[in-house]
Amino acid sequence: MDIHKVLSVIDGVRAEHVLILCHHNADPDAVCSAYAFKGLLRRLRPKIQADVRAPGLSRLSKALLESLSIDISVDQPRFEDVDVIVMVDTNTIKQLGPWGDKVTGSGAPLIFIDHHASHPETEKLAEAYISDEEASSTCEIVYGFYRELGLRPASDEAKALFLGISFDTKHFILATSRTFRVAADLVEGGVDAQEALSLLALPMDPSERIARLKACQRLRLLRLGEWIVALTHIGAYQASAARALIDMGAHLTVVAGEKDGEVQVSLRSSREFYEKTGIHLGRDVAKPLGERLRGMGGGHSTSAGVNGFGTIEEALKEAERVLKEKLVA
Ligand SMILES: [Mn+2]
Repeated sequence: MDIHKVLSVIDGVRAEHVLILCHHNADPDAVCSAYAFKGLLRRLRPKIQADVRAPGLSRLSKALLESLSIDISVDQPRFEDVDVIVMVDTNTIKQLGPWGDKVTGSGAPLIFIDHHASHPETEKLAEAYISDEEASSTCEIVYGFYRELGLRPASDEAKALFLGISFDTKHFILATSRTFRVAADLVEGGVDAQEALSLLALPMDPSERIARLKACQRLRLLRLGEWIVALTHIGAYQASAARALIDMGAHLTVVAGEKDGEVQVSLRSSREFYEKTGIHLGRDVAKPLGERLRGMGGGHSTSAGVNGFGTIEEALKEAERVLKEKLVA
């Protein structure tokens, strides 16, 4: 059983201090799996002092931890005092940022618990490597530890596990039947799914709300064949406004902003647009637009950005030209 592999490393060195680490910019799966694992360890080995740390937390993780009243320090731990280091949701030591070298230099046995494809370098470093690619999240693996031992997580641990799973599966869109079974167990155990899921929506700043709404006010619509393109401009939160406009129904959005003579453009498209046209926003739109604006552009298939020079009007005009060339050609 996986949990026994973990415990045999910890017991093997008669560990007194166990350090549990999340990756940098730790997401909810990382912090929640770390928290639930710490709770399990406390129950199995009450004498061990376990400490959870992260070299930085995501904005959402910070908000979640606050509402769960969980404290995870981002201060560098004293690696020399640690007997075993457990890394959760972490694929390689590089994901620990500046702490990576300290981890390998500590000489402590390393345990990895992760659901990403296993990494050969990590395999070499690890004393125990629990890597389950079939698991939706690290939280699902940690829940598996509880199950292996016939234990139930306490209510705050169960809530944390549910949150980590919800986050990594994009609110269960990516869930497998096994994930649903775990989620059902957790809900039967008392997790309020509706309340938990509401915690995963980040509260929006008033300035971001206003930016989004102003972007709507200034909107210019373009129809290119069957596609609806929304062009607009806003001083800040261009990416947020671009996402919002896709949610509202645009197939593609171009949101420009100007700052100190430089122009910045956020581009988003719907999945449907990308699948039907094959137009890759980063490669086919942002890159040429960046060149025309004497700057740089790039990004992913449905999400991209450009930085260049000129006015907002020029940027939007050039974006329109690039799109027309792509869609008419
Ligand atoms: Mn994860």
